[in-house]
Amino acid sequence: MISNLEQTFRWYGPNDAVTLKAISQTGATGIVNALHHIPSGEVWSLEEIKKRKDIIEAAGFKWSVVESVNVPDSIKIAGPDRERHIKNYIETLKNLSAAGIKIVCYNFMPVLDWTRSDIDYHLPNGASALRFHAPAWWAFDLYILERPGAFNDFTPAQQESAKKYLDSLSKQEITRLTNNMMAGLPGTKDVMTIAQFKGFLSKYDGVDAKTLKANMAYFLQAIIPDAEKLGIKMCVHPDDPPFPIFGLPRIVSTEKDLNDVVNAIPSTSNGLTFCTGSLGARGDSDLPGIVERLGQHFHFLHLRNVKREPDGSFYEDNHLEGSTDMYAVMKNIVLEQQKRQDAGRTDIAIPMRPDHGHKLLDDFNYNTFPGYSVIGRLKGLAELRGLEMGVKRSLGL
Ligand code: DNO
Repeated sequence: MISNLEQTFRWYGPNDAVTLKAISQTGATGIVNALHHIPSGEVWSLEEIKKRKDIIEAAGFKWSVVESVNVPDSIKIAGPDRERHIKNYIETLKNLSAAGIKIVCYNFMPVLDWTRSDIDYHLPNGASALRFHAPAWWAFDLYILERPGAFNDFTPAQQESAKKYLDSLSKQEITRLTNNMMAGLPGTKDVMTIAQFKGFLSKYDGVDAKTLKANMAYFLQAIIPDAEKLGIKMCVHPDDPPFPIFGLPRIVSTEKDLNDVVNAIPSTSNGLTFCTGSLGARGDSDLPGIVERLGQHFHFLHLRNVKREPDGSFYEDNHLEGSTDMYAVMKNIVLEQQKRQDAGRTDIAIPMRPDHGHKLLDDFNYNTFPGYSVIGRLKGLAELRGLEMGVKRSLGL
């Protein structure tokens, strides 16, 4: 017998329209949470952590994973505040560990977290999905943001299709696209202005992928020894989308990148969040193969599916449909669990969450964060747990 993956659900905290009570009906036992009200770079005090932990536990859940303790730009660009922010980061890890929370997700995307052009893309059955529409991204970059140098990044055909797309938009649609692209950190409703965004972009002048990788290695070398002592497992989330946008480098997008992360400082505390949705937006990612080759480093699983389109666009599909073979992924995750069990590891019940879901049925009546509807995610979780059970039974495990 191999234990089940730990079924978790992201909750954005007391302001989330999805309540813990609602989540308790999904079958999830673990909560994925962060203190979104504390600005990136500041210390999460033990008191604030405990306050949140009490709320989660009073509703009958475990706070399984922190997603995320964000890494401030000063660390990514090696700015003057880097050392102070690294110290603060370690302090936060100490406090999380003291509260018994040991899995910490983060990402290393410059300026933006995940980005979508459309947060209400209607599928033929009336469900609403998230979408990254490549012509919308090109049009935004070239004609709305008017980023210097943007024309060098796109082919003449892409530029033409961007212009056509832009001309098809009403004023209101241009505002909507701008707000979607400029959305701030998850768990906040902040939207950057174009001027603010340009200010952030200019901080990255001269920071190319090589420099960003070096800055990430510096960060990991500084925090992982403490994380190890504290029993904390860090797990970086891949870039979403997994390619450079707005002239910003992206360095956690491919299997090679994942290898570079774990090799920067080999340690159980230096691990990965395996996100099939993010990595799956690239046609050249071999997701089942990544599980086979790098699964030992996974501390957290985000399982969702995207449907890729020929021009680089993608939209979020049902969890078991889309371009990723979720059966093959799940099978290799189960085999990874078996390897861990055989090796005497105790982290067999890897926390898994359905990640984004469609808006379905009554979801339209709630003002939830994009991708974080309750019924859509419940459907995803239900499908995934069924798939897991089927795979395990069929393998006699
Ligand atoms: C999107 C999420 C990401 C993720 C962060 C991790 O829904 O998967 O926002 O939380 O990138 O740091």
